[in-house]
Amino acid sequence: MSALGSEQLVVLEVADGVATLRLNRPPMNPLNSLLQGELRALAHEVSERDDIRAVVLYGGPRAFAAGADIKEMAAWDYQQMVRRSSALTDSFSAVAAIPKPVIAAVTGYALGGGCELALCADLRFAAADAFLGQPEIKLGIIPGAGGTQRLARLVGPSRAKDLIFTGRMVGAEEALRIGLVDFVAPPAEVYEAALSLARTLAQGPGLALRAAKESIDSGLEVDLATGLQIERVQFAALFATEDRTRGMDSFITEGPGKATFVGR
Ligand code: CO8
Repeated sequence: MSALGSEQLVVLEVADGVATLRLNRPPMNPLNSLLQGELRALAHEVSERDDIRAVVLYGGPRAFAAGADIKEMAAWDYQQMVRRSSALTDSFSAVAAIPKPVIAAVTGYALGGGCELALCADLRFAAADAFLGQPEIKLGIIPGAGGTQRLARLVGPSRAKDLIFTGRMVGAEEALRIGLVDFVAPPAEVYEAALSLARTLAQGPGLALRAAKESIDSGLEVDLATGLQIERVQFAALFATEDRTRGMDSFITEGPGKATFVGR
């Protein structure tokens, strides 16, 4: 199951301004420590590179990720987990902090840490036959990479408790109904659908997209008045960008939706 030799456990592919971060531990992509370290490093790289303007998280055609590597974790005691737990969650936090649109293309299973990784994306596209869930309770533990926090914020506390207490998996249609995923596609098309939206977003005004993401994500953590302040500052700052000038000039001379943006 582990990748051979120097083969990377997370592969970065870049085309048309879109980076794909593809998990590469088939068939189930269990998220071991090595993979999490690579994911953290690549999340920083895609955050910093100017040629990357949108990101797709992908696990290949068979499975997104069936969670943390249970076989690795089973050997750890309390002290080891205390020492390792911040490194475990840091890689997911690095993904959530990518200041560009991030779409998860979920095939097969997104369970436990796999579901938590998908929750770090801005949008989730799921294959019609995908299953998502937080089955940690069946191992005698709870989600440990953001599941109790990001899932509850996304679908609400009752639905999060249902999924976390029972550990049951939800199919793509139920996931869509409860807001856990945003779009369902035939299995063979889900990656291309995510890529297609990512390519469109990669043509957008990068600084405005970044400001929108930061305003929404930071605003959700604070009271409304503070959130509105965050938005106000981000909004005003965009008047220093070339893309704002291009957007408004283009509207006046050519009509709506015709501007080309340069990311400055
Ligand atoms: N860890 C290690 N190995 C795994 C995992 C996993 N999470 N999931 C599957 N595998 C392995 C299987 O052991 C099997 O290996 P082998 O071929 O060597 O026997 C191989 O992948 C294929 O799996 P199955 O034969 O079981 O395939 P099925 O199609 O029958 O079932 C399932 C697929 C439903 C995905 C099933 O494998 C399963 O239930 N997996 C475990 C799901 C789970 O409990 N996930 C939660 C893990 S705990 C967690 O994620 C906590 C996160 C805490 C933070 C950590 C940060 C990342």
